[in-house]
Amino acid sequence: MIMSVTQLISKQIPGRACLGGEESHSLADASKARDDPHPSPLMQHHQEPLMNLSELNISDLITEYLHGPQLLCEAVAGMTKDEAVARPISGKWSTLEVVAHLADFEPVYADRMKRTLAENEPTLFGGDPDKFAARLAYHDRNLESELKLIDIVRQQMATILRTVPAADFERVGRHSEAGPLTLRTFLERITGHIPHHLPFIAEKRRALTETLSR
Ligand code: NI
Repeated sequence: MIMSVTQLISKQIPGRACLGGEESHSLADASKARDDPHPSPLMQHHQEPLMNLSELNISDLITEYLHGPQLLCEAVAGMTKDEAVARPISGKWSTLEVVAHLADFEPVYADRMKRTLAENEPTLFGGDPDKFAARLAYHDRNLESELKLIDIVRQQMATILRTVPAADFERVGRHSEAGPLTLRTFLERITGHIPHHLPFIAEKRRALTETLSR
C-alpha cells in the first residue's frame, strides 16, 4: 500500500516535538546564503532538470510530479528543528530554507500552469529565490506545514492536468525573463525542482552527522 504524504509526515516526523519548541531564528545572516544553490534569476537554475523528464509521456510526467512530495518528506524525515535550521555547509542554505524555497515556488508554478491553460498566452512573472529567502521568514516556517502545502498544491494541480488534452500541453505562457514556454515545460521544471534540491539536503545531513561524530 502506498502511504499518502500526510500519512508519511505523521509517521516519520513526530510533529512539533521533533521540530523543537517555539524558538525563533533570526535571518540576520541570510546574506551568507545568497549564493546557494541558486544563481539568480530562478529560470537559469531550473533549465536543466536532473531527471530525463523530457522523455516521459504526459501521464508518467504527472505521476512523477505527484511523487515529488514523498521524496522530499523522506529526505527530511527525523530532522530536529535545530538540524533543519543549521547551515552546515558554509555559504549555503539550511534544510528549512530549501524546503521553504520549494514550498514558495509550488503555488507560483501552479499559477503559471493554470494561467497558461485558462488564458491566451498570459504574461508570467519570475521571482528571485534569494530575495524570497532573505525576506520571507524562512526560519520561522513549520517544516511539516511546508511539506503539506507542496503536496496539496500538486494534488490539486494534477487533478487539473489529468483532464487536459495532449495538444494543450503545447499552450504557451510568456515568462517575463525567459520568454515563451509551454505548459509541458513548466510541468517538467517544477517536477524536476524537488529532485534537483535533494542532493543538497543529503549533503547537509551528512555534514551534520560528521560534525556530531567529531
Ligand atoms: Ni530551486
